Amino acid sequence: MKLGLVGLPMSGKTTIFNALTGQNRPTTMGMPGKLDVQMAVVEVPDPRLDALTAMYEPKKKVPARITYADIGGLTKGISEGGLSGPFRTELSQMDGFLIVLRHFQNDAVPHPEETIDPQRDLTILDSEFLFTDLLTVENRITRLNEEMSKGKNREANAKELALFERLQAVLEEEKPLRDMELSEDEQRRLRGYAFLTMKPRLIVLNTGEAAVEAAEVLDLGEGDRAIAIRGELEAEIAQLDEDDAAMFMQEYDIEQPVRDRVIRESYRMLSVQTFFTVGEDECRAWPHPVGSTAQKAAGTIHSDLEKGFIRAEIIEWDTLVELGSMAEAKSAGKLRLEGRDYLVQDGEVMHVRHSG
Ligand SMILES: Nc1nc2c(ncn2[C@@H]2O[C@H](COP(=O)(O)OP(=O)(O)OP(=O)(O)O)[C@@H](O)[C@H]2O)c(=O)[nH]1
Ligand SMILES: [Mg+2]
Repeated sequence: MKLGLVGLPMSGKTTIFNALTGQNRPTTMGMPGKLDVQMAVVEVPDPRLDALTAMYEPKKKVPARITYADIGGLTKGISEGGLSGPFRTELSQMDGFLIVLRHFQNDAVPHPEETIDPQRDLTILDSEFLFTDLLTVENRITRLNEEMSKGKNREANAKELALFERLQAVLEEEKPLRDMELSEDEQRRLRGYAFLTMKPRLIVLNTGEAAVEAAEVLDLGEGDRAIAIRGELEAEIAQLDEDDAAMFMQEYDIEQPVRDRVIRESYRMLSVQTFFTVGEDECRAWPHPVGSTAQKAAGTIHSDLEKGFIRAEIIEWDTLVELGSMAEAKSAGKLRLEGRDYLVQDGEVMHVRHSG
């Protein structure tokens, strides 16, 4: 899981990256138009994994991890004539984006558009992504038309051309590709293009000192989610030890560290949930797509487990903790045997029986 923080210059990307990852990167270091990427891996805190670990006392505890990338350099107009290769490559590798919008007042920090207007900034960023995708689509259409005029692969090309013309129509209406209804086959065929507006996103409003809700400030589209973060304050808190942080949070009426909020929203954005594996050697959290079958989920552990899948032993994490051991769970009839098509639920502990 890899998520990119993007936004206009000086919107607080690095500040929020620091708040989220506990890093202490210098701020205001970006150069508009110049790609700058810094990554950090965040361990996902999970009280359920903590409880299972306390019970098993394994040699190793392996939490889930998310990589956050602070991607500096995006500016208004950057995609005119095509986003440069490295930029496009970097952005296309992300599973989704955190769109950072400036709402904070700070006279010492100039705004590239002069006034504070997060809605306008969102439109600017959306346009850059839309335009980048539109160029990709148009290039492909040109190529397909060329091939067709030469009489090559007529049928396959005509089908693809129809699909790309649908994409073009959506983008020309300034709508993101993620809003399109696409069949699984179409999605598969488009995957390689890594369209930017097809990726999910979370809007992050950097409110500075003000404690306001994102929805009070932004007019959001259907399906858009936004959270408000007091960037500078949260970045300071992330540098404190646990006791001081708790004191600060109480003083500023902050219920949850920003890391926890953003991680929860990240999972939601990516439609990811967690199952656990347990044992004396290792207790581990496994993020996987919501709606995975037991066999698919087994594949997140190892492809051999997917191939040789026989059955999965399944139990809810809290039932296991309550009963104290797998043996107890089994004799209480709480350990279920499920087949390959069983849909794994969030918070289940799974043991895969497999051949080979
Ligand atoms: N008052 C106030 N200032 C902030 C806040 N967040 C960021 N700033 C300031 O805004 C400036 C830009 O913040 P950065 O985090 O560097 O923003 P950025 O988007 O990473 O900037 P570039 O990488 O240069 O594009 C810095 O001087 C920050 O101190 C905030 O919540 N309140
Ligand atoms: Mg920065």
